Amino acid sequence: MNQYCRSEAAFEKARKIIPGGVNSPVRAFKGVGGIPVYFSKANGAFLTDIDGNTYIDFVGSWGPMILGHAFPSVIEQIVKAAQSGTSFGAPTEAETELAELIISMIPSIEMVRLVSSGTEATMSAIRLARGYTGRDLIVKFEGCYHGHGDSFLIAAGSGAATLGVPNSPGVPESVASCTLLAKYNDIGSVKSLFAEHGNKIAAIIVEPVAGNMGVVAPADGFLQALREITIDNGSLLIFDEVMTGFRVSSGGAQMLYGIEPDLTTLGKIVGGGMPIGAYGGKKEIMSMISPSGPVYQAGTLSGNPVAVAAGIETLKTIKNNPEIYLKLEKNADRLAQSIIKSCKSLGIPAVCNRVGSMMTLFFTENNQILSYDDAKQCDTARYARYFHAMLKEGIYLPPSQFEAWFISAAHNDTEIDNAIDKNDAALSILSKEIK
Ligand code: KE4
Repeated sequence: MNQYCRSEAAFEKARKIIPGGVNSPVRAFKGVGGIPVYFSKANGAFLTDIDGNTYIDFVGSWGPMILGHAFPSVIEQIVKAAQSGTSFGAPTEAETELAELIISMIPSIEMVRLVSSGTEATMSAIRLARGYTGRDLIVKFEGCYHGHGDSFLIAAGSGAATLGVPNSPGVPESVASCTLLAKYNDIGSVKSLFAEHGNKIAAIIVEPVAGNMGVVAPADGFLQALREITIDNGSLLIFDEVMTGFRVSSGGAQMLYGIEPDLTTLGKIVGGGMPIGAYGGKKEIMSMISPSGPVYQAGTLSGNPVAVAAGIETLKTIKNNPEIYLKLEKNADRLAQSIIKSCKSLGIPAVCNRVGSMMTLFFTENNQILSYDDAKQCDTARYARYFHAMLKEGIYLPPSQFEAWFISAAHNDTEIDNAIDKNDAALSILSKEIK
């Protein structure tokens, strides 16, 4: 019996009744081939699959698990909240407590609305920007992913890039035509769009650190230039911090780079692994949201008490233990440096982009990856072989070249040492292929 036989059987069963056998495309291993691994439990830095194999996890549920899996006090708060009922469909004080925490940690947010996913947050934020400005056009960047809202599935990143179908069927031309595409880290491409459409552009939405083309940091001055061009044209600047919020610093990318957007979208960490998204910004703009204003947005499970309990405990833990970011920085830096050193010593052309505890190893002849065009040239077949070599060594990486690795506060020296050793083993397999 091979070491994944129960996952193979589970996948065979699932794909008969769930599209592609998964509830989110990137999980299907299309980007790396093979059968997705089914997990039964997770704890700290570790995942255990249904065949009993244990892995050091660098996906972290795609970002939420910054404290590590099954963090004791988060679990405790989830259980406690659930014992008082799972959903009331009515306001609770805990929602106000989470809103206060978000506002205290994200510099630009004066008012915030909770929703149930990052996609809901970004869809709502652009509707609000359109309602507030009275304009229809949105600017997004090729390779950036903002969830699966119709307006965003135009040259999207993440799973859309992985699947090679960036423009999804089912998105009406009338909707797609309201989305303008610019190139990340190319301010000239933004200026050209504003020169032609400036007074019709409601907002720019941007990942302040791109994570869905693989990790690509903003070039010096890029975010500031976006801030200036939106102010000059009466458009809003939306920072999609679903991934970077509370990840790259306790105040997200906007605190790290010192830029104040008009609106911010959040997800992942804000829910501590439970389904929460959020969008917020200046009171003057957020007050346009129903029922205080005319821009409609609603959700049965928005502000769900069990999810909110997880979010509160996660953010409180982060806020009260700022040294977490020092540990994340030290471990992520050591891992990234060691991986690149090994690649160089084995003659494997690669680049590792890292911002805080999110990083991506790109297999590329380029000596830097600064844009989606750069990322698209990567050797995705070599990444796939590396992925499976690491998987066999007990290291679980994102099953796509166009995703971010995440290090958690539960990854200690031992786990980083282990990952470095296993990386050397995996790369030496690749280096034999090259000769
Ligand atoms: P969700 O709807 O998946 O909660 O959030 C959408 C979203 C919005 N904005 C950014 C910057 C994001 O990264 C995401 C979702 N990220 C992907 C991983 N790259 C989620 C994983 C998946 O699609 O299964």
